[in-house]
Amino acid sequence: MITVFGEGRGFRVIWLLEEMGLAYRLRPVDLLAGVEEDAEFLAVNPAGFIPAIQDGDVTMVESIAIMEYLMARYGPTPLAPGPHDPAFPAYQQFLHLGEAGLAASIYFVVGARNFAPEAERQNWSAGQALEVFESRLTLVTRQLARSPYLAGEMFTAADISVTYALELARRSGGVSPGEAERAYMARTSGRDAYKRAMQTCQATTAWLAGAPGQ
Ligand SMILES: N[C@@H](CCC(=O)N[C@@H](CS)C(=O)NCC(=O)O)C(=O)O
Repeated sequence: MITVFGEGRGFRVIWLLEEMGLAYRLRPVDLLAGVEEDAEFLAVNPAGFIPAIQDGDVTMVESIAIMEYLMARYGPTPLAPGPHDPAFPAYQQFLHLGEAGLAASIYFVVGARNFAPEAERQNWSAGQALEVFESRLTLVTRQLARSPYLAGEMFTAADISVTYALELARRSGGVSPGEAERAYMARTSGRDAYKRAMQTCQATTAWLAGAPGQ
């Protein structure tokens, strides 16, 4: 049984597990309450961030690396086109752009906007992070003008990666996605596996619904 520690970007992992039909359990981690007292979680990830997974003897962090591990270990799966598939380069690029370009930058905008002291909400670094997010987003927009999904005609794990980043930006980053991105998010979040993942991830469901403190 695979254990996923924490929602946040752990939603990507749970969505992938649902797409692949693998058994798992979610072990909640409450970042807002603080993890200092959560000895079980800190034993898994002493750095204290989520998500982490345990799968038998395997312990891992980093949501994109975890998805790659799960698809390699329990695949093959059409969620991960192979290296000789024409979809592979775009798949690889957007799988990583979803975190390294999009979520990682908007995360600090979200922090500044929602948690920083009033005087620091518009600080220079938050502005730079927003500019980075917006510039990387142009690559998503261009790709969506060419194909319904980021790797082409088929839904892949790259769409899980990027959809999470777009939801973070829309819900908590003050970003208004354009028409193409909104239609894309409706397409990806319309999937049954996404809906099942959302039923598991109660904190994510509440956050998307706009509950205070999420
Ligand atoms: N690149 C990492 C980012 C992990 C991350 O920053 N997670 C956030 C929540 S989604 C977190 O735990 N923040 C608290 C912290 O970094 O201490 C991933 O994709 O898993």
